[in-house]
Amino acid sequence: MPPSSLRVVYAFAREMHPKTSDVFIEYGTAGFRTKANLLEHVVYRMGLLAVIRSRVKNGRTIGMMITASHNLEPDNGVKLVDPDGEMLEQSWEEIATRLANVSDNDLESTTAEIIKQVNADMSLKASVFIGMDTRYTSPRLAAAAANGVIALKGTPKEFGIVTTPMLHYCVKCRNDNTYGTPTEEGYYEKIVGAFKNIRQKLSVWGDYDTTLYVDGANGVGGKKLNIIKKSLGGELDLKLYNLGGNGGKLNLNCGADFVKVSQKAPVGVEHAPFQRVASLDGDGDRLVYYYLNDTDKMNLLDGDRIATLLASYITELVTASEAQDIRLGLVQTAYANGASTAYITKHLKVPVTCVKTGVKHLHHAALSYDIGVYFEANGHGTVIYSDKAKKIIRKIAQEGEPEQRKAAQLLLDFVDITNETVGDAISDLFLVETVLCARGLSAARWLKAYDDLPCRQLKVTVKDRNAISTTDAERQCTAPEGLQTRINELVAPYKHGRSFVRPSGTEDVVRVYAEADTQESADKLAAEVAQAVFDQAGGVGDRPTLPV
Ligand code: G16
Repeated sequence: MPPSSLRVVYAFAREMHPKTSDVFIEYGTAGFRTKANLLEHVVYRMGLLAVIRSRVKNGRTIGMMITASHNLEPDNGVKLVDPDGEMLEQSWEEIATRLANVSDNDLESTTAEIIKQVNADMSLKASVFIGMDTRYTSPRLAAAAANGVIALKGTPKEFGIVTTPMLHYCVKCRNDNTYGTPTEEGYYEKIVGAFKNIRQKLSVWGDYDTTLYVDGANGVGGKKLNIIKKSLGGELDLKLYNLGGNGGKLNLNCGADFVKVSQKAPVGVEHAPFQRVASLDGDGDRLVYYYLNDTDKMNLLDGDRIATLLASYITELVTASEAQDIRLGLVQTAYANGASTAYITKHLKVPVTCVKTGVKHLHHAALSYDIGVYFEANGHGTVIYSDKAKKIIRKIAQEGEPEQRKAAQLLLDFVDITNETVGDAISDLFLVETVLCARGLSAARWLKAYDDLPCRQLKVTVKDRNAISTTDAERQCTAPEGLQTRINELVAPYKHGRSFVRPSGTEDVVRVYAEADTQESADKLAAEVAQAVFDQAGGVGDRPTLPV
């Protein structure tokens, strides 16, 4: 593409998607995320970048997802998906940030510089898949994304409203047709098909109940489960709540993030004692479970619980299949409950790696295992299987002794239920239901595996959250000076006390996490650390208060 054809990049920007804000925006934990009205030019420019990325990848398809996932309705966001369905390569995040922030006048020259820097062959074809969540601002942003793709003569394909993981899945399938068919229907066929397959091999027994209540967070995940529900027959009876009607607002007092952080049941769900409920987030990439007991006490089964459940079942199948030389490992973040890490290492005897927040970091670390189970405590995660592991399992499924074959075949179905590209609430839900069914477990019995340490998360608003720097997988704070020393002093008196702080990459806040031996202590420690952040990192608004 000759440089003169980059004029159209400027023309589209000036006429249709001008930069209207000077607020600096950064590619964060999961792409760009802010108030929707500040994003149109950013999304248009990411359309340009997706085309350049596709050409650098020899014309392989790149994904663009318009979503702000767990954030409330006024926010929106955009993230790029690499050809294997994984998050954008981290070295490109700085390029994305640069392109998003230049003035309209500098857009043409910056685009040319980036093309040169990454050595993109602009004569190649380029393909970009675009998906969006249910926010009312998403269609306009998806149109800006498509214009960005068109401006650099790429081919956009719009998927309309899909979950984030569906878009990741379709990108992967488009670039690797052995993985599946790159359509929403193809996704259902593979993932739901494998679930139905495995359920026919397992008898429903013990305390397992085929009824599952679901909190759809008033987002896209619940809507898609409503489609899937009809094809499930008697295998699983889904009772769906918070599907977006009746005035329910996206992620507001409902959904996985609300349930995990507030440790409260969502609004909009009819509860029955001990009935397990699956709670999704707004774009269907996170999942937590919970149940209320007969005194309405909340019992949370979060990402740590899902990880341990899946890892122990996979270990059981690998052992039963007598597969040799398959190394399984688990990846967590600093938010993982201390009790879960102890259970995984001491009881399951599975190695654990701790990395920074953000599925991109977890996914990367999980690749170092033959089977990598990665989950954030907030319910974002999946399982990835190396080609080597899949090959070994397939061979046993064909050639092993009857008992080995049976275990290996179950494992192959389990692999097919898994969306290996990224954390996926729908795929994870079917994985969890498979294990609960195979083991005859109720939610209450699932919870008995270990006792969580009580914990609390808080948010503190500061002038500039990037004044906080961290190291050691975000467990230690290196700036502002003195804050870590203060946190250490605050933690010291608490039995099983642990606390850390980090700037959020999706919201304009500093996150505070604390755990201790009692809920009262965890709440108090979190509040004390929040006060220290407020005082030492330039807090704004109301000073956090201690619990009374
Ligand atoms: C995104 C990321 C997650 C991360 C979460 C919160 O989730 O994909 O990996 O845990 O943001 O990140 P932070 O604490 O930096 O705000 P989602 O579901 O919002 O896309």
